Amino acid sequence: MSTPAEPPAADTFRITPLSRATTGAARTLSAPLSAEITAALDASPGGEVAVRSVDVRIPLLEKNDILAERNRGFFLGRGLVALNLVSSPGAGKTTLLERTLDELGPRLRCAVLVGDLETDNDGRRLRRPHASVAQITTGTTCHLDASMVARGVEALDLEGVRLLFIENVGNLVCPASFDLGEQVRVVLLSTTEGEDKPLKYPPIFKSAHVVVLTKIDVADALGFDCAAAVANIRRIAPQARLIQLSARTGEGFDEWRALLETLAAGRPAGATDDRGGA
Ligand SMILES: Nc1nc2c(ncn2[C@@H]2O[C@H](COP(=O)(O)OP(=O)(O)OP(=O)(O)O)[C@@H](O)[C@H]2O)c(=O)[nH]1
Ligand SMILES: [Mg+2]
Repeated sequence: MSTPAEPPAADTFRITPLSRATTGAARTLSAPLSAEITAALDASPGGEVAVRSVDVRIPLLEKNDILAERNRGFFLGRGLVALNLVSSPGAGKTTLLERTLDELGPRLRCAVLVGDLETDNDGRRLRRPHASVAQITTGTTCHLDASMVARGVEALDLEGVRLLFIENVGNLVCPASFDLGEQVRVVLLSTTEGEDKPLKYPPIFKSAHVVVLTKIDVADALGFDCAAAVANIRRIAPQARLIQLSARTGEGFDEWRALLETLAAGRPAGATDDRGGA
């Protein structure tokens, strides 16, 4: 006999009323405060305290940017092009890379750094005789940063490598803020996610050199409106080269492969540096 499900604990979820502002430079707590809490917060008596927000992101990002520049110099010095692949979880980054490694083959040497919170599943999927692959597990961190990439690169054999693919942790938000030192940022949008994602998550799309609209083989079955998705991408990321493909059937793959071959040959095509910024 099945037991009834436990009701969720009251503190496992939070409801944020949409009609009230949820951000701002300073908030006030209006609940009555005990004397101890008031003292601990260094607050004025009277039951109301101004909460000071200290933005720790700026020094953190400055440090990351310095390391990212160091990575970029390292990549340039080795004559390789680093591509940072970003998308929601499951959009198809690893599948795209599997096909890419198979099609480029030993002809064009590639290396891959792949980031996930846990498991080396993707690293194992990408293992090929002709490609050096290393998996970064980030624990609880929802994005790769420049220091992780610098350490990950030490585990790779970069001899003769022209293209370094960095598969970021599946996340459309945090990776936008962390430059890894890549020369090319590739943002994937899959047909299973809906046409509106560029509108809802603009920073990552604004920072893209290339947007890959993937899983187009299932667009019709899903009722996915490709024209609307393309219009949204063009609106948010007019600077980006747009490629539509299916990593499963290979449709549209020629354009992706040609772009990579051009990048590897040192003739940037479609990848410009006038990004809107994250
Ligand atoms: N139909 C179809 N399925 C795809 C395509 N690309 C990937 N998939 C499927 O989508 C699922 C997720 O693909 P992954 O390549 O693992 O996605 P990912 O972005 O690497 O996922 P995370 O690393 O977990 O963020 C798998 O079941 C793939 O087979 C495609 O072009 N067409
Ligand atoms: Mg993956």
